[in-house]
Amino acid sequence: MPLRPEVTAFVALGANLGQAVQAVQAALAALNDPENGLRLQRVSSLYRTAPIESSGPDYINAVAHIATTLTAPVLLERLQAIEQAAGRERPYRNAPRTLDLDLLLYGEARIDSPRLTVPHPRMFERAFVLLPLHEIAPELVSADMRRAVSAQAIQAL
Ligand code: A4P
Ligand code: MG
Repeated sequence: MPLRPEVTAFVALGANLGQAVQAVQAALAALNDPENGLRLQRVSSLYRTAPIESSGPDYINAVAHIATTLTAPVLLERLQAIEQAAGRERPYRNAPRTLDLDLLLYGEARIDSPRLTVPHPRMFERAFVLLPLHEIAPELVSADMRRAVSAQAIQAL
């Protein structure tokens, strides 16, 4: 089978239950799996952030830049498998979680299917996504975008 070209993708990581820092670090390790089409290129700092439309303790958030030969739907499946391995349960939407992995951007793709929306529809409303993304890909986040989320509490670890 011919190899697919690599696509640049960005993944948001979040955790606010249990050992959140370790959960994020383990997920970052799982995102570097070159034999299975995932190469970790760059990782932001880890940030401590107040819950937005969610409850429980502060979150640990970060954003990773990956290069992948996986299609977007297969990449989503892989992200969900990594969440499951971290013990993710889904009692209700925006419930506190051991690990959440959201696909922010997949190349230039615009995807609107029942299971996958890319760019992630809420990424531009959230400091916990925009500030780590700005740290590793400043060209993607304008000063206006950062101003729009400047009231949200976020602090690099
Ligand atoms: N889905 C659609 N598009 C995508 C995408 N681009 N990436 C679907 C990932 N998944 C996508 O997700 C529900 C369904 O969304 C999936 O089955 C997938 O098919 P989920 O992870 O099961 O549920 P969720 O996490 O409750 O929803 P979602 O949409 O990830 O929530 P949000 O809006 O991302 O918010 N506050 C702080 N400080 N830090 C956080 O990390 N996270 C949330 C979650 C809320 N507040 C937070 C944080
Ligand atoms: Mg999610």
